[in-house]
Amino acid sequence: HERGPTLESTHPLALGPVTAPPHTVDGFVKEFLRELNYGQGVPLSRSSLNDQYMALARTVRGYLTARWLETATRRRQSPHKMVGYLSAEYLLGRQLDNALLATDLSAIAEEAMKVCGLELDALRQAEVEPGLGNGGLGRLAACFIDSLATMDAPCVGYGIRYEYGIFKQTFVDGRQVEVPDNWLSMGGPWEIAHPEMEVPVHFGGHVERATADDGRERCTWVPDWSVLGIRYNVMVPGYQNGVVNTLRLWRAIATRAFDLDIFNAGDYASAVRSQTVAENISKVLYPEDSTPQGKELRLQQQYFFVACSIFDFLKHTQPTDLDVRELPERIIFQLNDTHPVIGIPELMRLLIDDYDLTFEEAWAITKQCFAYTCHTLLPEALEVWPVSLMERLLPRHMEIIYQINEVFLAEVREQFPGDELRVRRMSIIGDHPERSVRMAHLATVASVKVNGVAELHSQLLRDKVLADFSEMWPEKFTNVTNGVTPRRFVRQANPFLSKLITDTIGVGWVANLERVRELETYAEDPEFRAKFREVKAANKTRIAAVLERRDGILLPEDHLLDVMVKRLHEYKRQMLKLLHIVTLYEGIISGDLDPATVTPRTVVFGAKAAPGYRMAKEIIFLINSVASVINNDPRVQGKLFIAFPANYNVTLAERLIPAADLSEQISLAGKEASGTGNMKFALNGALTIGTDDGANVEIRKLVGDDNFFLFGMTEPEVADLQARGYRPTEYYESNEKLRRAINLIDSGHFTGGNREAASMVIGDLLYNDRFLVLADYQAYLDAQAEVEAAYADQEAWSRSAILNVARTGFFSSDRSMRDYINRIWHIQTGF
Ligand code: B1N
Repeated sequence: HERGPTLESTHPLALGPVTAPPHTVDGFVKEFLRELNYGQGVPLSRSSLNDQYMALARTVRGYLTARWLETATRRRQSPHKMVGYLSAEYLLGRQLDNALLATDLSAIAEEAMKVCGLELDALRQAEVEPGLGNGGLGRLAACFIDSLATMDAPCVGYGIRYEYGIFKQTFVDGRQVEVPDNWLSMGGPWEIAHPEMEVPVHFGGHVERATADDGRERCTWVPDWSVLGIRYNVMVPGYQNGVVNTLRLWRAIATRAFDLDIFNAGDYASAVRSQTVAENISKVLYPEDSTPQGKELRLQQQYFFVACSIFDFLKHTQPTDLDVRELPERIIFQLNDTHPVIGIPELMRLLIDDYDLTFEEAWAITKQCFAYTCHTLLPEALEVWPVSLMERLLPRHMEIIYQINEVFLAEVREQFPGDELRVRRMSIIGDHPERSVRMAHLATVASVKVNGVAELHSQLLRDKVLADFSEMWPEKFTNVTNGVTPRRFVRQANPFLSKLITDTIGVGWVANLERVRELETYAEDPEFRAKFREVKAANKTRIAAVLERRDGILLPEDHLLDVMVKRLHEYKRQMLKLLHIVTLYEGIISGDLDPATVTPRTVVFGAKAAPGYRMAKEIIFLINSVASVINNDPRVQGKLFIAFPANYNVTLAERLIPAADLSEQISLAGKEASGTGNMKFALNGALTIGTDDGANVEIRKLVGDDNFFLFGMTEPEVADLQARGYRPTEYYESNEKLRRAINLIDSGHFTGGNREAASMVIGDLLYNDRFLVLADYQAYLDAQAEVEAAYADQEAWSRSAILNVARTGFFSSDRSMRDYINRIWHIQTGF
């Protein structure tokens, strides 16, 4: 499976990479028809929509390929330190538009399709988005690799080519039903498979030791089963800079040798079965966001992709005469949460067992090759793997982890003599409820830097979650606030706003988002504000058309558009939003609230629940129940409307966010590590109603208090209340509006008279309420009243919205990447 010898040819065409097809309508048409005829094997006259889409995607990929080969050649010619971004998730979203924008082919493609009698927009819609991630963490990885390509930074993104991505959500009688996401069924035009470049990955078995002639002990891992990793390359184009980086995704297949053994033993059926065992590894993305499941297959996935990636880097990306002692000058592996942390003992294993270094030598090198990003604060989200499972699946790695722990705990004892409690707290091995490996501890011990994803989050990591570690190594801890790519989430998603910005300040903002600050002065310009409102109105018209076509939802016109889109999780508090809606509704139908004084409002929810998360699924059902009653009650017609389109994904986000007036970021303070949707809304001119949590804190600081609706307890107040003992019923009993809203839900009003249907949610709010929904209810109502008052003055609202756009350039993922490059990775760009 090795690469062949370098081919020598003097023919001019063989000397350099091919050149891209010409950037002309004719050139594009020619390529397109060639792809259609020779690639899909159909004439235009008999082609299906999918044929046309495939041919178009391949055409655009052709333009990228020339740049990709060129980038790779250039990087090989002058090897520098690179980043290996290790992430179990990449929530890419549709590729076509992004590739057209990056290559500046949008107008040409539009025209070329017309020449062929086709509509580019219809072809765009034929693309199934690759949903290889759950939510923020996976989308962040996608934004980061976009930015790195745009900055011409040497990076390979490594991940898993899941055959099934995040499930497709449907609603049946208001309840979530998951449908498998067979995203490759119509063909994957963006990937290039390399079935010949297989990487063996081993599992199970035992470790044998022998003393060599030099007197040192050598270990041999004798695994009992293996799979092969097959490389799939996806091109990651930089924005109009001629750079194309690589996202390398691994697919698991059965080893051919392994099959033969069983075939020879005559057991054909079990040979074929063993094939499926192997192929299961990259079969499906685990759909849990924030609370991972400790399933064996998940650990297999993690080890599989990390082992493939490290092997690939050492054997294929580096020269054959690589001196592993120089590794820290050649690579930094960024760990996207703990999912790839098993890569640490894997690199140790390779250095010791294959490259024949001592443990100490290997440890000195390994400690310089990793950096760790933590994305959570929820204790239940910190990954641990039972020692028993590790010993069975990865026995050699478990030994190495014990050895790392021994060296590490000796250091702890030296620095904090006599503090055995601290030693227990910090150990990589935990004892309760069973002996297990604490992946966050392993990551922290082995990394050059540990970062949180927003200021507040990083501070809480230092002060709470990893306090012992930050005391021991204060300089190891740092913050890099998340960001989002302005290409996808402003330039592509919001063409109307983009045009307004470009017409006003020029096009430079797309690759240098801080430039949007030049819009600040225009916030005072009534003419600009009017244009800005036209943009918002046009985006509302567009989302109305999308939701009608996609979901049969008829959005009312001219409402305040209030949007809460994110994974369904109790800490994010969709229930707080729902209580606000029910309070408005109850006020109107009871006659307490004069409908004439209510700002007409449409609330849009988008949220998937992890399939095994029962409470989240009950909340989805309750939102749908409330929506169907409110939307059909003539007493609130024209005042209140709820839309809950199923299957919120990147494609829908791109349509919805630009239309929003109000962005709901209402997690309990201290729970949302950062949030990235919050940034996308602000950049598209929505005002935020939010708690002092995650990156909300930084958004508010930048846009100013007058342009942000802050409410709710702060993190210290939350900690304090919980320490004193929180009793949700006290809030229920003392707040009449709250009581009425809860009673109305509890009465069965929204569930066809069935009181049982809401009992799990209501019971939890009243008697548990881990995330203090009731405690923040009144503050939230008050803040929503402020929203209504502010929205009544459209000029002032537009001014605030424009300032939100102008002052949030900081949240470009280009800036995040610059921070990682300068403060963590220390790599060169643009060489
Ligand atoms: O990562 C995002 C943050 O903006 C969000 O605040 C944070 O909740 C999110 C296990 C996760 N943290 N942890 C996960 C996802 C999948 C999984 O299996 C955990 N996702 C986040 C980007 O920093």
